[in-house]
Amino acid sequence: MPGLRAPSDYSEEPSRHPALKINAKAPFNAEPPRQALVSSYVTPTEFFYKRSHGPIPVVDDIERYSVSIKGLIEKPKEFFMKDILSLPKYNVTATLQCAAIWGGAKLADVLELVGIPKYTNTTPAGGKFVEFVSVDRCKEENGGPYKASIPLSQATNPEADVLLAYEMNGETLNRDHGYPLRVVVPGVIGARSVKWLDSINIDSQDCKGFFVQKDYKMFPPTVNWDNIDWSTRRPQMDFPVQSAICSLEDVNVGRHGKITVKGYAVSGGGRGIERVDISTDGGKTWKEASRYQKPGIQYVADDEKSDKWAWVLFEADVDVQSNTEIVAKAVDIAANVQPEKVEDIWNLRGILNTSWHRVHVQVRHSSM
Ligand SMILES: Nc1nc2c(c(=O)[nH]1)N[C@H]1C(S)=C(S)[C@@H](COP(=O)(O)O)O[C@H]1N2
Ligand SMILES: [Mo]
Repeated sequence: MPGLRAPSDYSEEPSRHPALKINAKAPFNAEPPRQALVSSYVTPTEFFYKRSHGPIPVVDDIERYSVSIKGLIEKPKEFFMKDILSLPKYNVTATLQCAAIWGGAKLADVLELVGIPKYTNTTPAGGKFVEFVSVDRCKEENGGPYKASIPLSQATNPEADVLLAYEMNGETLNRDHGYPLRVVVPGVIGARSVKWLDSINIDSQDCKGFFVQKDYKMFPPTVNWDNIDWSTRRPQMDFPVQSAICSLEDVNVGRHGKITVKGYAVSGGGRGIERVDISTDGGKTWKEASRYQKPGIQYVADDEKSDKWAWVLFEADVDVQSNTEIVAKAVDIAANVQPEKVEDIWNLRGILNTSWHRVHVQVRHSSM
């Protein structure tokens, strides 16, 4: 019996919190109610979004579970859980759409043990990319495992904080999120953070799998399903600046007066959030929201005390007297701003829609 096994059907799925909004049952794709995102800075694990592309793998024997590192390297090696656990442990708070505290070994430390020094761009044998391969069965890979890759320079850079994580929010990783071991690539779209890690392959090129070569790429508006050439675009890595209002629903009916607008804002590549603007007139005029990671402490982007890879929560009190649209817009430290309209970033895959988040408020005036 192998250590980590991929079921061929959905009869061995873990149980999940009933409040999750399920987008698809099999493979499981669910998100929390949006209010849950702003009730705490770190998303409770049971509410953290869950995105898989096949049945959730099962560990039959953790003692036998291992990750092999191979490819264009001098010292291929197999790592058991005890080997990973014997390395220095790091806790990195990072947002993969929701925020969690990931605990694990740094990939840069692990790669050193197969003879790849820190800050390496190319191995002597020509390795430039690190491919992560799982065991799950995905239809997009014709029943093969999910896989993705990152540049070797990022993998061997200790400041990039790429982890082989075995903990999430101080507890052993659960099955939905990659037990026993997953990759966490901070600042990068979630698709590169491969769960249920089986092997690591050092290669001269980017991974040839579906999720790297197709799917997570952004195309210009001229590209449609008839003329698409996937090879013309690079795989998406860093995610763009984005924000969402979470304390209000899309349509809210209530009395006029003060409303507290709360939400999250985050940008990729470790770029902090410089500003979050709130409008109560559909985007004509703006007011700056306060930002925080730790409750009560004003967030300072780029400060050594702030969590570089994690979102900020924002809050603003606004006064609403008539029917209106409340809008949030974030700016990161590189002055990247969310686009106003989805039309401006339309792409056929429908990904990376980071246009201003708008919610409607309908005021019910009480009669005299
Ligand atoms: N093995 C494996 N890893 C995977 C996936 C998957 O389907 N299989 N989905 C990816 C995608 S698209 C996302 S967004 C994140 C979701 O991580 P989560 O379920 O822990 O939130 O995992 C990534 N890693
Ligand atoms: Mo994803």
